Amino acid sequence: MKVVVLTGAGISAESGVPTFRDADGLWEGHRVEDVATPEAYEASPAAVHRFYDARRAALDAVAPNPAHTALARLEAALGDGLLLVTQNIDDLHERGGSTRVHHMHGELRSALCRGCGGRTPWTGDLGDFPPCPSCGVTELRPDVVWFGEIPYGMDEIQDALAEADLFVSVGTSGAVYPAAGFVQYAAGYGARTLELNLVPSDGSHLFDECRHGRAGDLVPAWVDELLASLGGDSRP
Ligand code: BV8
Repeated sequence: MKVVVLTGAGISAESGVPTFRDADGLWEGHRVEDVATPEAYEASPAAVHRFYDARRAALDAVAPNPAHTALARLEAALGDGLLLVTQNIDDLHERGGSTRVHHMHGELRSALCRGCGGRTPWTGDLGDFPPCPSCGVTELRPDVVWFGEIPYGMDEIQDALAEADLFVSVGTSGAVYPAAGFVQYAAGYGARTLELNLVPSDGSHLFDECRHGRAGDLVPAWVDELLASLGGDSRP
């Protein structure tokens, strides 16, 4: 059984991580283009660092929820039959027990050097422009994919979508591409598609099945159901 799961901000909402578009969402008070574009960084690195340093520091106060831990159980059962792709830059999937998480939009707890291109695990602030541990230049930026930039690992993701028996989208509004196009891509190669989201997303009409509710309820129930249907032979 080959499964691709795509997650968005909605899976971390019950952990206390603000989503983007919901009321009091991340974009409240911040115009996307003012904080999540290369142009914004050129214009004011300090302002952009303030935005991401605050989100990085806030990770200390949140913890994974049952939706994260259920996907870790699924990984344990399916092995590399599962590709877990997330748009989220938090580390709650890993702290929930998932060991192979594809952060297509980057990670808060990582720094990217504009000098040498190196990516370094990073937990503190970047707003004080510390030197890059590898090349020493003070050109470290948040290791996140900004609008207009190419997401990480698109080839591996597209290969997995083309081979998937099942594509499942969890907690995403389907407003940002190329992630919002995965359902059609996978369906085009014959995958069955399922949406698990609080409310219908912009792409609900594209899915074979939609279940609406909280990820903390829907995801554990779906994982139990899938593993029960696979009986013992869950590994590919
Ligand atoms: C690119 C990192 C070329 C930074 C992010 C085609 C058409 C139109 C536009 C484009 C297009 N192709 C490209 C574009 C431009 C752009 C784009 O999509 N613009 C949009 C605004 C129209 N895309 C890009 O620029 C991308 N780059 O295209 O490069 C390319 C492409 C392919 C191959 C080669 C080259 C780069 C986009 C990445 C930008 N970086 N994040 C940061 O985080 O600060 S995007 C960021 O916003 C997130 O990562 C995520 O992707 C998106 C937010 O969406 P969600 O995660 O879904 O969050 P949201 O709040 O919207 O929704 C939450 C959902 O959860 C809601 O539905 C809610 O109801 C639900 N929910 C809430 N609580 C719960 C819940 N569900 C369940 N349980 C709950 N408890």
